[in-house]
Amino acid sequence: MEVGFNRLMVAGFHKEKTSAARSFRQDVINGLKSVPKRLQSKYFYDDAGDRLFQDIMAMPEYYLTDAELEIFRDKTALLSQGICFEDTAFDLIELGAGDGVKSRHLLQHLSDTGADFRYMPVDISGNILDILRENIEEAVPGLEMMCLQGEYFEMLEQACAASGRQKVVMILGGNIGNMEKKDSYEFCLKIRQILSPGDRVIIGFDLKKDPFIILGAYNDPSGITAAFNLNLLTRINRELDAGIDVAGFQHYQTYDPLSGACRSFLVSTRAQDIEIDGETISFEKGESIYMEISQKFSRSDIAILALKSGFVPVSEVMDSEQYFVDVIWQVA
Ligand code: AVI
Repeated sequence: MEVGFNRLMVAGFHKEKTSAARSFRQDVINGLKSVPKRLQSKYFYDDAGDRLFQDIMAMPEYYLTDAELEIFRDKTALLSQGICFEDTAFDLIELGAGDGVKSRHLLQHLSDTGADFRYMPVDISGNILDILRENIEEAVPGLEMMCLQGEYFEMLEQACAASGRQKVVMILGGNIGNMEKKDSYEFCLKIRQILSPGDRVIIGFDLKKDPFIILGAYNDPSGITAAFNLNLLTRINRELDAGIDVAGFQHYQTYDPLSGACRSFLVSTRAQDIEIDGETISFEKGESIYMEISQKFSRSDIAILALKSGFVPVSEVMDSEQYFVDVIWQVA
């Protein structure tokens, strides 16, 4: 690993830690004072949230992980063909890398076939990056790797500044679905603007399908998804010295097959006031906090998104059930 890469990682880590605490407070208070009330799902991922998300991925109802894992495990050569620049060296930057369980298969394949590449995983969670580093070092010994903790775009810009090579940006897991539709377009556009012509992206999209299957993945009877949502209230209590009665809220999930929007809410089970860092926020009985969108896409939604944001589709790989697709696009 290059020395400059290590320095960049340490600088990014400390800066992120202090500004992250300020942004968290601001976003929570602004979100709960807005109409309708909302919280941002990017804040789900503290230590307990990371663990609960691991539990979600292991649930039988949560098909997304297995579907994309099948693509990365069984169709690795197809993915690799779509991203290799003949003999040119490249950097593989993964936004929201998580524990690396899926990407490991691609990294192994690229390494086994002699591709000249480095791996730069980006994640908001330092805990998960520690797990990822261990997983990848074990699976692909000797791989040049630079872990970046922080917000996607800040880290992507840092990664690109440190790169000087052709780039492939991966966004897996259906993470793009955690943005409102207009934001996912702006997200793709921004990535295209940071990248250079010829660079590529691999993006995982959860496809529209039987609404019962989709709703079931977010409305599990074991209550893990509910605990995942409620954990953000616990985090607010701990980090912002708030006094929210977590038991006074209940998880509620919806899926609209027309728009493809799968949304989660926390509903106040009674009229109540909550105190957060000197601010009082009042809830009526039955009032909800909008927590997360998990947008589902048709194949034409995806094609339009590529076109509108300035990418040319190169290839796509689906799982055997056709639940999930990883697309490869090139900067036009
Ligand atoms: C991380 N993301 C893609 C998950 C999803 O499916 O939207 C987060 C999640 N929320 C509830 N279950 C899983």
